[in-house]
Amino acid sequence: MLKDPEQIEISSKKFIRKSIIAFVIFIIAIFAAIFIWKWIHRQPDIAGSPKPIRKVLSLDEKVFSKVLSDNHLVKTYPESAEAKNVRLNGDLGLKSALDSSWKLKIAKSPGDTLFLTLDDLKALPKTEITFDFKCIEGWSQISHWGGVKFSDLARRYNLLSQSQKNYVGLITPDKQYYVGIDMASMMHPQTLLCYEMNGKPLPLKHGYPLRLIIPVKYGIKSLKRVGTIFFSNTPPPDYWYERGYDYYSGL
Ligand SMILES: Nc1nc2c(c(=O)[nH]1)N[C@H]1C(S)=C(S)[C@@H](COP(=O)(O)O)O[C@H]1N2
Ligand SMILES: [Mo]
Repeated sequence: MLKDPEQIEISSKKFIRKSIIAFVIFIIAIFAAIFIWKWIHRQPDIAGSPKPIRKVLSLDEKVFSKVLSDNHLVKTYPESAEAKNVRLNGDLGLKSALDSSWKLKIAKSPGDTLFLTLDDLKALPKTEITFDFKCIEGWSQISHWGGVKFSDLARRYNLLSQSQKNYVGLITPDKQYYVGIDMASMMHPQTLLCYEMNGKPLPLKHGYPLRLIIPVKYGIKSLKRVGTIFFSNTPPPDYWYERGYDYYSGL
């Protein structure tokens, strides 16, 4: 039964008191937020991020790397789901003309360097993947890639002792873009060095002749136009890490 309007009416005194309390809480919350914001930004920076934020990112990394395994696969889609117009993002390391004598340089150890042509790579078993490519800027798109599994390449070219190291570094030929990847993610069965996109040769702007596609990480790690690959026990330099982003960038 509906109450008499007079009965549900709160007294104006009570109303004013409640409003004042809500307003005071609102002001306190604003000052607390400003204080915390300022406090975070007064903390020392670690690679472009204030220390408390870096700590949260490191915690993320611990959680994600526990979840990562070769049996934990990123969701795939039928080829028909591929976007016809694949988005482009980032041209660092792609601004200069590509040297026509390009070869993939794999620095195995000091004094032991392997050079592979695109044909050498195409001679290895081809793997394709159609997945939802996620950029850290907030967009994602289903795209379809073809190339060689990094783990297949490692087995074929006797890189297994190098793969005992903790990290792999990848650099564009002009050294303008570079990423560091933990070995477990690099050896993951869905991590590919690609020379095809949507069933066609990789376009120049998408990283021709060879790019990394690493579905277990955000797009920032999928370096286009690979020049050099090297191995290291310490985290290799990473372009976006140095500018405040998450080193691990796991998904
Ligand atoms: N060489 C190089 N590789 C790069 C980048 C870049 O700026 N230079 N940007 C990265 C980012 S942030 C994303 S989201 C993807 C985008 O790949 P696409 O242009 O093929 O969509 O490439 C990654 N690889
Ligand atoms: Mo990105």
